[in-house]
Amino acid sequence: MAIKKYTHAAGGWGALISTSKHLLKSENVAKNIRNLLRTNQDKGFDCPGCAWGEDGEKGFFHFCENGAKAVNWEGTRRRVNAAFFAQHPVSWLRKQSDYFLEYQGRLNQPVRYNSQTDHYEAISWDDAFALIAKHLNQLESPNQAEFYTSGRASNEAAFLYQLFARAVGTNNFPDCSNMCHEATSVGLAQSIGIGKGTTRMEDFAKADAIFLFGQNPATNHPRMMDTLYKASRRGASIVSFNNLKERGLERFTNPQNKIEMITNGSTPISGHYFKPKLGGDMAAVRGMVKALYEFDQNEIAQGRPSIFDHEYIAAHTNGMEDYLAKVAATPWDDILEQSGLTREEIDSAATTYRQAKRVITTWAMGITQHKHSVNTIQEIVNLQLLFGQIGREGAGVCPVRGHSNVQGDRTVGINEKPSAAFNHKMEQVFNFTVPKQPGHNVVESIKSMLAGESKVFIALGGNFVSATPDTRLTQQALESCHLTVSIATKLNRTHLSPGKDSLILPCLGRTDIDLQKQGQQCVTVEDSFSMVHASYGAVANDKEHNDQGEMRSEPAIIAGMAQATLGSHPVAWLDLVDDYDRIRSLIEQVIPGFAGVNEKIKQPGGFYLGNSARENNWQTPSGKAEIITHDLPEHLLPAKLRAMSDQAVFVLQTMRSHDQYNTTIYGFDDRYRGVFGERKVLFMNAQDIEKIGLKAGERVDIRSLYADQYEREVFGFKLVAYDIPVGNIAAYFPEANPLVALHDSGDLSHTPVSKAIAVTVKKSAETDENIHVVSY
Ligand SMILES: Nc1nc2c(c(=O)[nH]1)N[C@H]1C(S)=C(S)[C@@H](COP(=O)(O)OP(=O)(O)OC[C@H]3O[C@@H](n4cnc5c(=O)[nH]c(N)nc54)[C@H](O)[C@@H]3O)O[C@H]1N2
Ligand SMILES: Nc1nc2c(c(=O)[nH]1)N[C@H]1C(S)=C(S)[C@@H](COP(=O)(O)OP(=O)(O)OC[C@H]3O[C@@H](n4cnc5c(=O)[nH]c(N)nc54)[C@H](O)[C@@H]3O)O[C@H]1N2
Ligand SMILES: [Mo]
Repeated sequence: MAIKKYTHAAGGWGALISTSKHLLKSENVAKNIRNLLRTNQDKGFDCPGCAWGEDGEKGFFHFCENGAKAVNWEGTRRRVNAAFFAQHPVSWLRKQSDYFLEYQGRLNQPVRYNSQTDHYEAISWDDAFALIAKHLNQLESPNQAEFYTSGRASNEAAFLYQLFARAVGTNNFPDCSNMCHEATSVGLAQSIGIGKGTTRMEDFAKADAIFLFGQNPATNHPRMMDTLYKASRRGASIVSFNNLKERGLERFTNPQNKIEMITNGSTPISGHYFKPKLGGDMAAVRGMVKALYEFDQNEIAQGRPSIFDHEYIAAHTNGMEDYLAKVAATPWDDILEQSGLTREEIDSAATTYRQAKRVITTWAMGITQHKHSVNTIQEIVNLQLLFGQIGREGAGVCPVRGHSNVQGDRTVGINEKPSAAFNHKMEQVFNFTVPKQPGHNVVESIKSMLAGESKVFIALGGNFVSATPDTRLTQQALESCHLTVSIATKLNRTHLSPGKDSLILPCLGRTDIDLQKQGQQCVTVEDSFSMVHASYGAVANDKEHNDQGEMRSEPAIIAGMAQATLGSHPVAWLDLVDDYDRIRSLIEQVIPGFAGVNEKIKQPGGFYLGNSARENNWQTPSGKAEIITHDLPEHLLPAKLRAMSDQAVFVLQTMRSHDQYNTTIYGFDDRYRGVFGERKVLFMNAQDIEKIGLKAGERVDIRSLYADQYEREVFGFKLVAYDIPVGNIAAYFPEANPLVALHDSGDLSHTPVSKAIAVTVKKSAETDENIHVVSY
């Protein structure tokens, strides 16, 4: 392993070199380049990398380094079939790294687990569907089945899937979104009446200031860097709040800019960079509002006009007085202590905010994966509302989504608490009584399986075991099921915790050509800007390069399960799959905004679903936007936890490296953070390393503090000195997931608190051997 400070700008040649290295290493160079050129182009496929939108400009490279990795990873020629499983028992596979498991290639044959031999074995599709039907039909209650969705599923697949589960009779839809932007959906819905962002791509070209909270776009949304880069170049202020110094937020060389590439130039991205404590953003925003309010009072005292947009506040909002009274009553000491920022820093952020006419605020996991995430998001919204920034051109709120269709899956009905309007439409169109009882989210589904109540677990994509908290408990939860089913492209750790009966069903990915009876099919996805567009696979099934084997499309697999379980009720499932226009015609009848979808997706760039808040149409009970008042959290680290150990207690965040896509590990480097060849690392402030009497490069064990009967510990993480606030530390997801307690989830969002885990750290007995092997 090597630690090298990364002194270059992010992006640039590094990104292109890395992209081409990834391409050249692969056996399928020509095919991959052809694929990349079709990414996010009309008639191409939607990049499976992230949910950032397209600006409609025909740039030369319509993909990014990490999109390239995602495409390349899917495009491998290696195959995992029954012959592979015959060689490797599950107990052996469990000892391999996450990298190894997915590297084995694309799944291309349905297999069933045999607990006698500990091997997966071939099964026919018909037998697999019959087995699922038998288990589902045997349940005492449909609520004993869990239907998990990961956000790569298309609108068509997700819509059929929710229809299937609801026709079976349950709303149990644990969903990757529960671990991701749930706090956004909950918080925004209460504040502005819709759980989605209000900005469109063109707003970024007009904003005077862009405030980025808890997000690392150079790694996770690289196409957003192009947008930020252009904004920065035309003089917009870019302000980052990030617990770590992230290189990509400081300087960025745009691979799309030929001059910068040639001159090795780069553009500063964030004019201002603030490093709040983990979970300190609510206090930081409260501080900004307090500074602005004090400024405002002073302006008024001097006979000048108020800086707040009182016309907007009066016409569109409720709650300003209570909120400002709370702000005035929040002591500066509390704000500074909790945010970890200085008064000067907060004043400077407030001044930049005030001087901008049009402000966009964006956020991602650094905001949503805390106990008080809903409150933090509402605090950000409050600031925006005081200045009339929601509905204004070039302004608004922009939660940046993760998975490429996580927003769309929610739109088309993957929701454990469906609205009355949705239920009504479903009943009208499909003529059966849909379940009304709220279903399980991720955390509830794990608890229910652990308690022996839920017995069937079906996953449409994803890697449930590695993505969820308390890895070991989640493994037990799945293993106690009567049946687990994974619809997947690649082998992962979830498949290695089979239920008593278990199936892996291989599916086509975004890049594969999907041929059905009526010819090649496209699917649709929705990006972070509520744009719905079509995605066409580009890679044909040819035995030599892309042997699809027995892979089926996700809609075909869902229809097969549904037909076997329910017969042709409430729809002729198999007919729908012949031509996905038929599925979209059903979506159109149930989901608002989809009228004419089959025509509209023929337009280049797709169509806009609309956003009521952007129109200043507030779909809240009061008919106005709510300025909601909360107390700051009492302590970021509850006294109860601090009292659990006499050693130094740290707050740990779990985050993504540059070489991963969630639980998919492409490699062992994290280039912009200067870490090479290893993932079991712990980022810590040099002062803290000294304080605990250790040195950078030594290995530590990390134990989490949570007041219940379980021990949670991971072993052998290498210390890396890093620019991070004292008391805060960081490690990678999913290696650190065994530390996240299942019961420690966000208020109202139920999202696992994976950005603020109280832990202690001690010197490890582990050595450098087996560093790539995960210890669970
Ligand atoms: N290449 C690649 N792209 C991806 C993904 C991937 O794994 N790889 N994942 C996709 C998915 S599903 C998602 S949700 C997104 C995730 O995108 P991000 O949200 O950018 O992902 P994380 O790595 O979790 O990064 C969190 C960032 O927030 C900072 N942070 C953590 N806690 C705090 C805090 O309390 N306050 C502040 N201000 N900052 C904090 C961290 O230092 C880090 O920079 O990316 C999507 N795109
Ligand atoms: N500690 C910690 N935990 C976290 C997070 C964190 O920041 N910290 N982040 C959370 C977030 S934001 C998210 S979104 C979740 C992600 O949770 P998931 O969405 O469950 O996980 P992924 O790693 O994206 O899933 C990868 C698997 O998806 C399958 N796959 C890939 N493409 C396709 C496809 O086209 N179709 C199908 N059917 N399968 C496919 C492959 O088999 C691959 O192994 O993790 C969450 N967990
Ligand atoms: Mo996510």
